[in-house]
Order: sequence, then structure tokens, then C-alpha cells
Amino acid sequence: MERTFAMIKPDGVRRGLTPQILARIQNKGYRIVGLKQMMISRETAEAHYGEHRERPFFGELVDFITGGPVVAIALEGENVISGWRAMMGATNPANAAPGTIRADFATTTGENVTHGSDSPESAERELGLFFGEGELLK
Ligand code: FUP
Repeated sequence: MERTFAMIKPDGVRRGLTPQILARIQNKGYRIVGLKQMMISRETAEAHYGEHRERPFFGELVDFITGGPVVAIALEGENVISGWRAMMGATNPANAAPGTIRADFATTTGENVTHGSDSPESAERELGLFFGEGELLK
């Protein structure tokens, strides 16, 4: 069993997409082991997106992700790291396969509704960044 970090970004929360996205997760059969609506601090945002620090869009990305509430989600399931990313679709919604979240709900890379860890190492790091000890279900 794997665990991953998933997030509904501020655009998704603002647009009222939280229930539909949670329904997709539950329909798929992943177990939600952590779930909270929260504001992200600048410090956490900069750590979360640390790999993009030198990219030209970094400032905008941090402004966006700290600009409204997000829903932080810890998921458990077989191959959930790649499976959740497959459900999200490509980073640029224009390239996302029909039926994926980004294809169905987004038009721009900058506001693409959801996040998912891209490797076991990222999943562990990001779960640790967003959820404290004892906050996740056993
Ligand atoms: P993903 O893993 O699919 O979320 O994509 P990345 O880690 O490559 O990018 C993280 C976020 O940076 C994206 F969700 C949106 C933002 N981004 C841009 O705004 N412009 C880009 O060219 C690439 C990423």
C-alpha cells in the first residue's frame, strides 16, 4: 500500500469543486487518511514548490497557492502515487486526456485545480510538510 499527498488548489476550492473531486477519489477506491481545509503559509508554499524556486513562474505560483484556502488530502491505495496523477491528467490542461480532472475542470497550467506528489520521495516529504505526527489515520 502506498500513500500520497493530494491537494485541491485555491481555484478548485473557490469554484466549489471540492465535493466532485472528493467523489472521484472515493469512487476510485482510494482511502482518505487525512483531510483538511487550510491556508498555506508562504514558508510552506516555498518549501512545497522548492524545486521550482529558480523558475520564472515561482513568485506567481506561491502567490496563487497562498491566495485562498486549499484542501490538503492524504491518500492511501495500491499504486496511488501514479494513479492519482493519472486521474489529474497532464500539468497543462490543454494536454490532459479527456476524463481527467485537469481536462474536465481547467484551462490553464497556472490554475490546474489539483496537485499530486510525483514520486515516493515527494509523497513522504509533502505529507510531512502538510500533516503533523498523529494527524493521519493508521
Ligand atoms: P505537476 O506535478 O503536474 O503539478 O506539475 P509541476 O510540478 O511541473 O508544476 C507545479 C505547478 O507549477 C503547476 F501545477 C502549475 C505551475 N506551473 C506553471 O505555472 N507553469 C509551468 O510552466 C509549469 C508549472
